[in-house]
Amino acid sequence: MTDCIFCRIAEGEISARVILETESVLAFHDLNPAAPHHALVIPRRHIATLDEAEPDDRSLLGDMMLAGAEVARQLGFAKKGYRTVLNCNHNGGQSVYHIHLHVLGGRNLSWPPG
Ligand code: DGP
Repeated sequence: MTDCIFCRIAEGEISARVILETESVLAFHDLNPAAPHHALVIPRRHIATLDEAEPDDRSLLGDMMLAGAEVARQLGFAKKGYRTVLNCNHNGGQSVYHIHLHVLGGRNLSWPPG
């Protein structure tokens, strides 16, 4: 059994509030939302960090972006606007080492981020 929490969510071993699923990715609500809408999009296949992604992962990374946009449409905040964020490694604020795209919406998001 893997100790990667997002692999375990992808395999259905740990429950999550799933928004959408495709063959390659899964989107679910973040446990600690930083905005009124806060979803995470993960690839089903384990990739620890964006730094470890390879050219062969190009299509999977594209699937994540498109799923993020679909989540925003499904949850109704696409037209008002939202932000997608992919934190990488310690200085990027990554805490779960299975890549995930944050999709944040429902309020004005300041820039630059902290
Ligand atoms: P990051 O700091 O970029 O690695 O973001 C990790 C996010 O994952 C953070 O916003 C909280 C969320 N998270 C951590 N564990 C769980 C979990 O078990 N379930 C869900 N739904 N979200 C989780």
